[in-house]
Amino acid sequence: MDEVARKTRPDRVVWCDGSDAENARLVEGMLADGTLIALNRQQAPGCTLHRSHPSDVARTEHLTFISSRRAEDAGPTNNWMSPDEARARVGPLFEGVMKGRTMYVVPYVMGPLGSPFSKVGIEVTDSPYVVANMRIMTRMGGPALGQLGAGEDFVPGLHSTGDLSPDRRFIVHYPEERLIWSVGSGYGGNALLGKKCFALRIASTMARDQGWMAEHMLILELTTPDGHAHYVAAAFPSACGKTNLAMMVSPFEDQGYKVRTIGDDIAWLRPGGDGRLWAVNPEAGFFGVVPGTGPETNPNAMATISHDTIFTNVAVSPDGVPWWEGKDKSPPPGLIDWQGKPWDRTGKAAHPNSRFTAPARQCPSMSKHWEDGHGVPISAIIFGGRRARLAPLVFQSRDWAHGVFVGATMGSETTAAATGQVGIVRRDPMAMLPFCGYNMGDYFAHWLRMGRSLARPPVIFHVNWFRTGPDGRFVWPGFGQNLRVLLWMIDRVEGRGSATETPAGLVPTPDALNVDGLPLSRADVQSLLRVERDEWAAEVPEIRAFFDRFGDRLPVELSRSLDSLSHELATASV
Ligand code: GTP
Ligand code: SPV
Ligand code: MN
Repeated sequence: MDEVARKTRPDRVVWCDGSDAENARLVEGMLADGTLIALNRQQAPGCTLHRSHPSDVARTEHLTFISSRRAEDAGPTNNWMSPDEARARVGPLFEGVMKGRTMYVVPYVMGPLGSPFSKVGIEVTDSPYVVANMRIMTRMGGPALGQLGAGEDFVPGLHSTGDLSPDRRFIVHYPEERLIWSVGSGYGGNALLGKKCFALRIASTMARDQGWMAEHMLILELTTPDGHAHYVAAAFPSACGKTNLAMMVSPFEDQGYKVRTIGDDIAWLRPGGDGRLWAVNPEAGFFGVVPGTGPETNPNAMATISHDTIFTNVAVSPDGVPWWEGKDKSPPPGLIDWQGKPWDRTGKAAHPNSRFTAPARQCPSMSKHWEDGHGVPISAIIFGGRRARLAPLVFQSRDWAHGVFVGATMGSETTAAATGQVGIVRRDPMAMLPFCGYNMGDYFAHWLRMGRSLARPPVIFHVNWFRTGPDGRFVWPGFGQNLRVLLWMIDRVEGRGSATETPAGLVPTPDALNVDGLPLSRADVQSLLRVERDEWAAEVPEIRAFFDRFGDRLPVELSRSLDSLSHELATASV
């Protein structure tokens, strides 16, 4: 810390203990200087609003680097910068950067306290907003110092908002030293270093070395009427439905089908002594997408964020009630948009990537097992993305290796969670394209290796809630109704439920999926489950080009799976 302070030259250094009193002081200071805006005491008690710089509203993947000694260890899907270059180009940006500011030392634990799988990090930051967010998202302060005192290793992360200029913004990871540097952004995954930087990019390299997995996955608990609990993990790209699925309200709760939440964004998974894969949620809070969150779509999130929540880049009524597209039908009069200007109703009132930061314990659907130190045993893994066409509502992979192929070839339309064009289909293997800390070819090999080490591996599925009809609207109702798809999966896991072979995998027969009471015609259901041979054939050369980028780092199992898909499409009638 002395070394960092000598370099960054803050006016003061504060060691954070995570206490309520410390948080109250921080919030008071931020309210006084306008970093935070107080919200309505009756309708949003304990809530605040932060408006970030308009050029700092999402993760910036083009400014995110893996700084391994050799370029091939970062692989073709990551930006690489040599450690020497990073030290020369990024290091100077920290010189004197904290002059006139306070340097906060934030020790934190990722994972349930007392869990053998939890890990300690220390983020040094000059942003009190980051401190307040880290306090919600991690177990921060005292407990982390306790673990450090016991001699535990930690992942250091140095963060400064710098001058917020995208020209001087770098998020650099040193996987070999297990170190993070982030400068020039105060936003989300760029700045809350415990989340994507540590719990995914650095942790994925630890996991490769130590025989476990760090994944961009929600974890949910589904209990059936016989009282049996199944745990399901799902990897969807950013802003593709993890939080919503993790917090879904079961439409069949009264029949004994209950859904509870373990985590909404990140899972750390390990093989257990019983041959199953066990998962913990390393986070303590939710940094969730606000737009689209409403009483119909996600009542559990609405309850979670009804108090003691930090809102970033939402709109606000003149009396301090937060508002966003999808909250309710009628925006209140006199609305102020996310940039603090009177809303003229032409653009979005809330930024499409506006976020809430709220403690998990405020969520009514948390499972009583969400902080179990050994985690929960996973019976199904789901991959999925946003595809207007191509991918059917759901299909099952034939075995683990085929499931790895399904994950490795995932495509999804881009969203507002990262800067850049929205709605372009890109390959996003296992929803980890922006988050894998090493060569993705090696990552695929690690997945295959993990499967071989599990006597009872989870069954792997693929879903797509986002198929559109001729009118451009989503065909599937989504949200709570996604339970119907989960129930077919559980049937399959338990050896029931019928399915048809297709080149994609095993698709439910129309009668195997319960669609009773949904406003769907038989033709709708058929279109949701259809695997269109021409569309899949057109996908093959794209997948091949993507795979070719990995050269000899691509596991041979994956190229074989592609060859057999290609062969099947050329011969089978779909
Ligand atoms: P990150 O936090 O960026 O990793 O996102 P996420 O994967 O948790 O996505 P989230 O659940 O926040 O959903 C993103 C957007 O998709 C929101 O606007 C949701 O309303 C919408 N969405 C989520 N689930 C569904 C669904 O089942 N159907 C439809 N049509 N939209 C959905
Ligand atoms: C994501 O983009 O996947 C998020 C939000 O969960 S952020 O923390 O900004 O990465
Ligand atoms: Mn995410």
